[in-house]
Amino acid sequence: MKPKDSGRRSFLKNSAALAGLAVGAVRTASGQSAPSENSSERPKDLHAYGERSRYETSARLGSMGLYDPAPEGYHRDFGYRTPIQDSVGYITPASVHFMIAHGYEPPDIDPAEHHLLIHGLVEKPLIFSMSDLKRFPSVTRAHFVECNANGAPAGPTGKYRIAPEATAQDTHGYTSCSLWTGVPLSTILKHVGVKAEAKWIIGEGSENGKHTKSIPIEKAMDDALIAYGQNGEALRPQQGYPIRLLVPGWEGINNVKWLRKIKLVEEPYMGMWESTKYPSLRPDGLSRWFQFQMGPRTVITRPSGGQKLDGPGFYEISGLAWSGGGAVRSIEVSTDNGKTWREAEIQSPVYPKAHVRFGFGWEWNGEETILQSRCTDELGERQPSVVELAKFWKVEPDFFIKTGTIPGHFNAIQPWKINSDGSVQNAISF
Ligand SMILES: Nc1nc2c(c(=O)[nH]1)N[C@H]1C(S)=C(S)[C@@H](COP(=O)(O)O)O[C@H]1N2
Ligand SMILES: [Mo]
Repeated sequence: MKPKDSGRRSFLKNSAALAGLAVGAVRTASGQSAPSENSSERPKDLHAYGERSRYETSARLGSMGLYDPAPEGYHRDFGYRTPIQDSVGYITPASVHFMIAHGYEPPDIDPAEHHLLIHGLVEKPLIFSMSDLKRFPSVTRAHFVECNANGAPAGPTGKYRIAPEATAQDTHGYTSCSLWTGVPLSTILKHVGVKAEAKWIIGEGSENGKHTKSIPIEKAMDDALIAYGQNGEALRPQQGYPIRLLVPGWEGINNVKWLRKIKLVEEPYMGMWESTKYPSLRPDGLSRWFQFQMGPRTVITRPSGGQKLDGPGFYEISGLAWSGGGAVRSIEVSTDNGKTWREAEIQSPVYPKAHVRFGFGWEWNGEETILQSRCTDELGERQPSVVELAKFWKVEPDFFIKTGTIPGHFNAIQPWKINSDGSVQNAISF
């Protein structure tokens, strides 16, 4: 058979398939062969809802375990980390957005049955269905979510924080960035009428553990969202389907998923998580409760721990920067272990409280060195080194590792060591 013929044949075959698809689509649109509405089956047509190439294998790592059982030296416990080392651009695919759910599988919620109750210190308590919520004007905004455990040298995962083999997924996998669509929480709160005595809102999730979080009313009225969309489609079950709170720039714990109730109150509740695992222990033995805003932070995603350079020559150093304090203003990279710093190039839109992609051209001479990055946000706050952070908290740097705790958030600079064979290792020390 002549190559020309086979080409023509496959063209004909493809156009037949396309024609079939078009007919199918028309029939679905007119409702004649639409799948049953409460069917939980996946679409049979491979192209009806896309999957990535089978050559792409990047995935979350982790487990739903709650510290137990915990093998010696383990590090991938309790929650799923995003494969940040494989990221491109500034948006995290919803399929690999990191996931924290305190020991519970995401509940299987039928949006037609789901409701949001707003009550407490309001003029008129109301129950909203999903379609009620979608009648309000929506907004779409890029925002990161970051767990305050992200790369912290604390808890059982902290032991792994200094391991040379730790990857960026291990050290920074508890942050992701999406385009969130939803209704500003302020719109809904104005609709129900906030009483003057209301100072806090208490958000509650639908899973068996009923994750509960206290949030000051000022933030609720500022830029918080009731989000139902993520990157152009419905939230994923892992991210809180069908609705979640999105509290930009603040600790991940505030972003209550599978949201079912908001109560307006005078005083914060001492919810289980906000009063036990999430406060930070100070050197004087007291705990710091209710920390909110995440500090400026960066991570070089390429080259990063566990990757390998193919010999000397040109590389682009690529990474992500973000700050809970607003927009990232500048990003610097050092290729000589912090002796000198130079401005990196910003390679994506700069939205407040969102990831920003940066790049930095680098000629590697084949010698051992250490790469670092840091950023400064619109408040003028600059990401600290471990030593600077320790000074800020008035402790010795080894306090973090010795006590397995930090007096506040951990947003220190991440150094990656390039060995002369091109291998890359975690080089943080305390
Ligand atoms: N209902 C509910 N919401 C929750 C949690 C939870 O366990 N249950 N975990 C919180 C914590 S601690 C974090 S860091 C973020 C993580 O959001 P993500 O899983 O979408 O990345 O969700 C928050 N919202
Ligand atoms: Mo978290």
